[in-house]
Amino acid sequence: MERKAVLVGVYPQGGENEALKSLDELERLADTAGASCFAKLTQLKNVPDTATYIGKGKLEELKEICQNNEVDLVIFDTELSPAQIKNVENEVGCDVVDRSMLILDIFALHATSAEGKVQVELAQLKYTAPRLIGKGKDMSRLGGGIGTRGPGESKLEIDRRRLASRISYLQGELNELEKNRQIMRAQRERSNIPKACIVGYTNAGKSTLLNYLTDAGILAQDKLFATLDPTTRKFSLPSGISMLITDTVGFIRKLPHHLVHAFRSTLEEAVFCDFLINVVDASDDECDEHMLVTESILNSLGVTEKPILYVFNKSDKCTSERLYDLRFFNSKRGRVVNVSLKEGTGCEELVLQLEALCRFGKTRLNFMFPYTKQSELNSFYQFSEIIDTEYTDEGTRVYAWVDEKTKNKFAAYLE
Ligand SMILES: Nc1nc2c(ncn2[C@@H]2O[C@H](COP(=O)(O)OP(=O)(O)OP(=O)(O)O)[C@@H](O)[C@H]2O)c(=O)[nH]1
Ligand SMILES: [Mg+2]
Repeated sequence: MERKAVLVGVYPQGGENEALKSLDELERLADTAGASCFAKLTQLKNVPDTATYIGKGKLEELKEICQNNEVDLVIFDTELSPAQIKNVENEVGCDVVDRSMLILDIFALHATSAEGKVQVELAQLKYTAPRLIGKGKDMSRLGGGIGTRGPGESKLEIDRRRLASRISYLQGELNELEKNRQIMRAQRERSNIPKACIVGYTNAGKSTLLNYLTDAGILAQDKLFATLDPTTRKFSLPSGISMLITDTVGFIRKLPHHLVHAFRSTLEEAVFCDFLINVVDASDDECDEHMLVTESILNSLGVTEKPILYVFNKSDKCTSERLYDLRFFNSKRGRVVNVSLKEGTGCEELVLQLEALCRFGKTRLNFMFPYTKQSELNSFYQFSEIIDTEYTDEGTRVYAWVDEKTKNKFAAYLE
């Protein structure tokens, strides 16, 4: 059942524009969660009210709108304290949720892997549960309303007495799952195959990119946070070398800090890769802001020095002037390519850029392996990209792209 919602935003002097953009985004989040936006309410207020966030007059206006129009949900575009939620709810007479609860709700709907579900439930128990308990309602009677949905089909169980034990149980589960992930990552690392991670704002086209390159079959849709669980696929470049590419959860402005923390193990794919592919929706007026948000979340994960390829996507919806400007003004950030994954334009250049990044920090060198060192040669094959092989009287001569580590490891065979 779709719910009818009023969205509320408060902004300081000079912040109206930003607040309206953020509210538009909140509307899309609400839509993804299954609530239609009946009205948007904003208030200029430098310091939010400690008890009700908005001022008395605004609260009165909100109450009237809700009661006269059968609105059953109010969504604040900020983080509210449990007391604020309770106070506004008592005044207005319908459910109140904040931006973070809404995002967690969408995460709960979209989590599919065991790890994703545990991460979401943990974040909900730590963030949402205290806000629901604060309302003093009998939670077991709440239906699957927005804010109370748990991962999968279940609902968020909020029993104050069981909260702490459930949190510690889930934490234990998560630690186990993280161990598995670490083992899988260690296996990938040993293979020495170049690894890239796709990052970027939600709905930019990250999953579409991995599907385009590898037929990964990931659900790509015009919804926010369509992807939660990371997917890694092998991609063979035209030169014959292979690379691994991982698609991850998208970023959004005002992404709650504890959510970044909750998703740390998923996002660590970005920490351990060799380079990043930052997909940007070039057709979105806010794409500069989106890039800043993405960069700041990467910074908070400690990812600062990695080579980045900026993929300005959805060029089919942009003028050529805009595409030129984006390319020109962002070239100092990293490598840049304009594409339309929908129409396939620019994708050849994209692949060439990926190839160049896979060879970043590598050099072409000749090695000579005597025939008595066959096992060394076999191991060398795993660590390098072979360009040419020649069988001579002294042994096998290989011409290959190698990184510094491999060069040093096989220095004895360098010609
Ligand atoms: N017009 C146009 N639409 C595109 C293009 N590439 C992707 N899309 C659409 O953009 C929407 C979002 O694509 P996704 O690949 O799901 O985006 P995402 O970055 O993975 O999003 P999340 O997983 O939700 O963070 C989908 O409806 C795609 O069909 C493009 O080049 N042009
Ligand atoms: Mg996706």
